[in-house]
Amino acid sequence: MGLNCGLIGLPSCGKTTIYNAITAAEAAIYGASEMNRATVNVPDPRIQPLMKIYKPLKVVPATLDVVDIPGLKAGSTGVEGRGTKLLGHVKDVDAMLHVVRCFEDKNIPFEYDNIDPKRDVETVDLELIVADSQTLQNKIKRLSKKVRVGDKDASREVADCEKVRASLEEGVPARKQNLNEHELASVRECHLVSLKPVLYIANIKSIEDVENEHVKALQAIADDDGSEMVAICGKDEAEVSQLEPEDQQEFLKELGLQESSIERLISAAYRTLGLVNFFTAGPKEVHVWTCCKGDKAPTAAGKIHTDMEKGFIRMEVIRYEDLIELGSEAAAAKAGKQRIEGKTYDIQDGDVVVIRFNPK
Ligand SMILES: Nc1nc2c(ncn2[C@@H]2O[C@H](COP(=O)(O)OP(=O)(O)OP(=O)(O)O)[C@@H](O)[C@H]2O)c(=O)[nH]1
Ligand SMILES: [Mg+2]
Repeated sequence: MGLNCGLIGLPSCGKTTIYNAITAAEAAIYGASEMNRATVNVPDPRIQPLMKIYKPLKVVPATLDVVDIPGLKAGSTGVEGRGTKLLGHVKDVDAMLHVVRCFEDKNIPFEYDNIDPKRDVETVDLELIVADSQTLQNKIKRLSKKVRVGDKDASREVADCEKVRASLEEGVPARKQNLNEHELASVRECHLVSLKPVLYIANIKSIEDVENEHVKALQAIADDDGSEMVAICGKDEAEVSQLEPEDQQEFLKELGLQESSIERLISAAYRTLGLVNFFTAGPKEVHVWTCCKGDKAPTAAGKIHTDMEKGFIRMEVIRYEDLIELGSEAAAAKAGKQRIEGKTYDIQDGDVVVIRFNPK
């Protein structure tokens, strides 16, 4: 399972445009009333060099699932509100990509007459908060019978839910509540949308516009949140995504960029979620796997196959850089660059691994 992200924001802030840029799709822009969903390959500049070494029959990149929902209007989230339904589509995502309009253009209709990232973020956050408060209330109601008959676990869960809900009512999104492990466990099944990590996307007029005051305002919000912000010109990027790969490179060069904004966005999403990629490679395939930073070797092996986790014996690891520098696994091994790692090894970004395990 790859990384799963949901695009949220006010109406007409540019979500679908950015969705199109990420997925190279051509989802309808105007009057979009439904959601869009796509799976895309995660670009990783290490794939090509690995292909040169292994000449594999196939390549399996990491994937990113993106969900694009229509804009959340102020006050649209309530008991039977449309916002509640929309947010239901992003309950399962790993992270929110919160798009904020940071470009001024009187020709493009918007919810408000001016651009104000702080207002916009607070407005959307409030919708998340209302939805979560409702979800918690439902859970509290559901557990009330158990509480009445003296079920201690239920009582504790309800107490945690009440606490989170009280802070939500004060306007604090769950992600900013510093919930402890116990509280997190109590609310886990609720899939609170305001608990999900956020990556802010400043949608700007052009790539030269990264310094504008609205981008700075959004950056300050992201800093305060402990989140990251990426500035993207959704419109340009959507056009770039329609070009042939060589032309895309040419275009980026003209703009003086190393990588496309989408690559920057994905890197930032990886950082936000603490994700890393590792590889398995051979003549059959080069395969990119995603896991969490700090995952131990057996957990990483489990991404490939649960049997590999259960029967894990050891992991043979070559750092990507060593492999590229030395040109082959054999040369890396000869140079003493192939390590044998056990169950307590923390998988590192760029590890090229072979798993040894006891099959069932
Ligand atoms: N100038 C400019 N216009 C943009 C940019 N991004 C989006 N737009 C325009 O803004 C309008 C709204 O964009 P959408 O991508 O449909 O916005 P959305 O957030 O998906 O809107 P809803 O789905 O209705 O909530 C369209 O007319 C886009 O062409 C941008 O970077 N620059
Ligand atoms: Mg849209």
